[in-house]
Amino acid sequence: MTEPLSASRSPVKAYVGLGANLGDAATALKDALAKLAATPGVDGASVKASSIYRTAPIDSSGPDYLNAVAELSTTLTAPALLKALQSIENAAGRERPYRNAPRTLDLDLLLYGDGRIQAPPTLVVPHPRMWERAFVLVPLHELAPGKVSQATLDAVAEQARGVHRIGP
Ligand code: A4P
Ligand code: MG
Repeated sequence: MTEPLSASRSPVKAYVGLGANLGDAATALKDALAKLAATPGVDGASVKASSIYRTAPIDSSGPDYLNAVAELSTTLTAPALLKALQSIENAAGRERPYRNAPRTLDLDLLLYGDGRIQAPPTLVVPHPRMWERAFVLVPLHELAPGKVSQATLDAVAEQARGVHRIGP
């Protein structure tokens, strides 16, 4: 028997990357964190966020981004969690005129426990570009130092010069 999308047996610790560079980005990130905590299947009390960072756009255009990373515990499967992230993005007015376009809110599933998921283009976990992006690695390292090796951080040292912690 196949399991329903929303059910998984035991809670899994997942990491979500948050980014925005259009509109009131700080409010968008804070609202997204509140919505994540209120998502059925996510343990609201488990949600922890890194500081917010101002970051120079990488492979993208427009104003600087605000980025952060959140940790949460969830009984949702990875596809169901991705769906929940996309509905939070859509509620924030996310439009997708082209790849890497400036955005009101981007929520990426970075890590799902120790899961390795290869279902391109819909879902690939760990997020395929996260290991080369300081705007992900610096906040992830703040929140969960064990998830990012020093060598991985050193590899993005140049990019990390454009990543500035701006607040809690
Ligand atoms: N998808 C596959 N795997 C995943 C996953 N693990 N998490 C699919 C989330 N989505 C995943 O995403 C496109 C498709 O990827 C979705 O249909 C989903 O099923 P999208 O969010 O619609 O489009 P996107 O944001 O343009 O793509 P993506 O992959 O999120 O872009 P990137 O590579 O993450 O880059 N610079 C700074 N400073 N800060 C940023 O936040 N962000 C990007 C986006 C570029 N430059 C940036 C930043
Ligand atoms: Mg995305």
